Amino acid sequence: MSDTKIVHGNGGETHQQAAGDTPVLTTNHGVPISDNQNSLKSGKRGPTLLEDFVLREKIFHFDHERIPERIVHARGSGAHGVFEATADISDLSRAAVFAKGEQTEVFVRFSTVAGGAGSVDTPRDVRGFAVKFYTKEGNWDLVGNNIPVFFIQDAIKFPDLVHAVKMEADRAYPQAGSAHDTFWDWASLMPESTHMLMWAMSDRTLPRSFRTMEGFGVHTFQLVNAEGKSSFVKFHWKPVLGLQSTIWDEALKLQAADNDYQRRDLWEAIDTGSFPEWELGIQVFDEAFARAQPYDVLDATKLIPEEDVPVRIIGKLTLNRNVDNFFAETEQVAFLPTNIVPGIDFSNDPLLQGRLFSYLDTQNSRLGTTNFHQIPINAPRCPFGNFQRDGKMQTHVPKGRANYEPNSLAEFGEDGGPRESPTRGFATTNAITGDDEQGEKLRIRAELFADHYSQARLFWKSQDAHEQAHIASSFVFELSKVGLEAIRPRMVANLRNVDEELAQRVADGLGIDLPAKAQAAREPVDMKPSDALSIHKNMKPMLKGRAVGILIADGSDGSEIDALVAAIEAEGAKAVLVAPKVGGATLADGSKRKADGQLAGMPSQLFDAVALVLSAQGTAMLLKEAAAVQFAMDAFGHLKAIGASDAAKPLLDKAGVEADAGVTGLGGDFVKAAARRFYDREPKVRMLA
Ligand code: HDE
Repeated sequence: MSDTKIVHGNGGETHQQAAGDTPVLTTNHGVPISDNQNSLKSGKRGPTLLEDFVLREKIFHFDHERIPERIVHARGSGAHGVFEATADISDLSRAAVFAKGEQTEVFVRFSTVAGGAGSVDTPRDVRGFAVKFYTKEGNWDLVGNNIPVFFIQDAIKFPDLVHAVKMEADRAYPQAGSAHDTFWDWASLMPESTHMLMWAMSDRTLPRSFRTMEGFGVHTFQLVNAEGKSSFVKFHWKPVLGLQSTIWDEALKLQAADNDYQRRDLWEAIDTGSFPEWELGIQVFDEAFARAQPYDVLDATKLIPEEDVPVRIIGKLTLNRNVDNFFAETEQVAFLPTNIVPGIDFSNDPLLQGRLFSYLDTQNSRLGTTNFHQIPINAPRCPFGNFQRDGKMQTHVPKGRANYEPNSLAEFGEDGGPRESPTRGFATTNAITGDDEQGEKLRIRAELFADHYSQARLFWKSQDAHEQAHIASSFVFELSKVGLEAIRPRMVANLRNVDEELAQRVADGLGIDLPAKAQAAREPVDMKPSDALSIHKNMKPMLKGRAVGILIADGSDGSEIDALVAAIEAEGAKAVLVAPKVGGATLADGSKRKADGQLAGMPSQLFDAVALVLSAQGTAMLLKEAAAVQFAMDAFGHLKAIGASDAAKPLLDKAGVEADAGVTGLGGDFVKAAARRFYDREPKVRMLA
């Protein structure tokens, strides 16, 4: 063996070396590196030398590659895009971002809440929907969720909520899920969380994709026009693809099939030019309306039914560019509810008020410097400047002596720096909803905050029968996972205030007696059901943006496959060929067709609908392959359309697939069926509470 340096053991050094236009590898201080394979040693078998600054710098930097993950919303996926204002609302707001026709660059980060950064994408959990608008007048961050209400009314309870829902303090499990003792112990003792629990137990927490979920600003905010007149506002994001959620069994199986299901979906949609889109809507109301409602508009556990205040569409968000680097952008992006611009303002919602402190504080601890606003993903796109100076990781190099104000340096020919602008600048608006928004200092909540159940009942009554069954079953599932049994009746006792039938169904599902009703802090009132609160009433039966899995095997008919793929793609959907071998299948005419994935790694839960394009030969082979039987069985169980060639019938039979409107041949009726789910099938495949 030679003593000379070995490059990756093959002696072929050329692919490691800079040649032509390839840039030269350097240290962080720009010194060209001659050898990135071998550390500096004393003798060929001797100790490594401290002198090796190349090695030390490389390992030192590596050791510090991680930063603290977010305490909540650690698992996230981001993308760039554009927001276009489509309506003239100058009578309501002077914000530059809302000027009709204005296009504003945005960065959006979607997230789960409870799990760590490396947790799965599909637990039952709320999704974060945070949007940073790089407006002409500074950054506006609308840091919302995919549910319009929240668990708590006052920021002082947030650490308790988060501690209770995250993995338990001693055993460090479960990861990313609420089905455990500490969460339900806390929740059953916090009746104000009931409305949010109803949403959390619905399929809202199982979105099929970020692209098919709504977003909400949650709190009441204010819009302020050029005359300083303010109106109250709630923000809504409506997905252009309509709402679509998975069902629980499917979500569980998705965790096994693809940890990154939603991150991948977002990336691939953007990558293939199928850009995710949402409309921005506003609900605008005034003080008189606010005072007349049976709920408090400053209470984040309450929503305003869209039937009472319709959502007016004022803009469109399009995500059109994936990040170049996950860490630099998605991880380092820092959202701040305090990022507000002239024309928009806060309200006195006590949850929002607490958030105004928390986010700035957490970014400093997470990103390690008060200069986190200089990181490219966080920096405003408009000019910005003030007299704040220095600090860790300062990247600006301000010139001159003006680092204080007032100064008169300009009078001496020096640069005096920027000045405040009473006309352009942000001015706090004093609009309030009632006299009780000022006065003596109290640790107290307003009266109507004590109504914990009216809107939970409203939500329940607004769901269709399938959705109600999913909610009742989710309560049963989650409470079944609780080890401290007394928590179960305590929670059901609260649910009796929401709806007696719901409580009875959950009690039956748990196999316990109906407990005495919990004492309500304030008697709930009946509100008119709202269709806007149902997923099923807001789905759009269309294939666009969806994925269809096509199972093929040796002997499949090539022209049948081609026709199906063409029909699916014509609808703007993705056709994915699945075969027992990734190299593909030998078709009836002897040609070879490559697959997009291997059957064992591509179960049907990854798709919105499936087709089995099989010959008698292929079917006979797949009858002995559990993954193929499971493919059809799960598609049926997950209420999806199944299109099949006649020869595939024995496989459908073995999978227990029964005839219904969702089980079709391979023609146009399949493409039509694939655009929806068949919830009526569910009682045939599972017992729900
Ligand atoms: Fe957050 N929240 N939150 N939150 N939140 C954070 O900020 C907090 C609340 C939301 O993709 C943290 O940068 C408090 C409501 C999203 O980077 C932290 C309270 C809503 C994201 C924090 C709330 C949200 C966060 C953790 C109660 C929906 C992810 C890391 C007063 C309207 C943003 C970070 C991203 C993140 C605090 C309640 C949405 C600790 C104290 C209500 C989407 O600052």
